[in-house]
Amino acid sequence: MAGEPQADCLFCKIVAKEVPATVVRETATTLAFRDINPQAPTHVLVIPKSHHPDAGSLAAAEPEAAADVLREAGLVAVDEKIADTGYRIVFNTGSGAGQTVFHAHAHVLGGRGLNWPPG
Ligand code: IU
Repeated sequence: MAGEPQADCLFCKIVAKEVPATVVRETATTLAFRDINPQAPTHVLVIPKSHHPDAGSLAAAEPEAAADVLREAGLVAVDEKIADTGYRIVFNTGSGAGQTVFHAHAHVLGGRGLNWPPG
């Protein structure tokens, strides 16, 4: 069923605390933790606790949880003191766009200059 934990999903295991992560924020519906392979001085992932394969399917199935993820991404930026200098929220969607973990997640990136267009 949509939203249910998936046994083979790394991020579901992080939500279940079966796999460790450096958690920086947690709410009833979301978890934010540091990316293990940071691409910027601040690189935090914000995920819904429910399982959806990507941001679009999350927003379609649980729009309130999608809004929670966005709100938490903004609060991560405030906590990390990158809100004033500028930061990026990225949802890689599909393997062609670089998605490697198929549990919806927002990358929050900042602390350095960010080029546009992205690679
Ligand atoms: P992507 O948008 O699906 O490519 O992002 C997945 C991210 O998950 C990527 O930046 C990885 O470094 C990160 N990650 C992690 O933080 N912890 C892990 O155990 C694994 C991947 I596997």
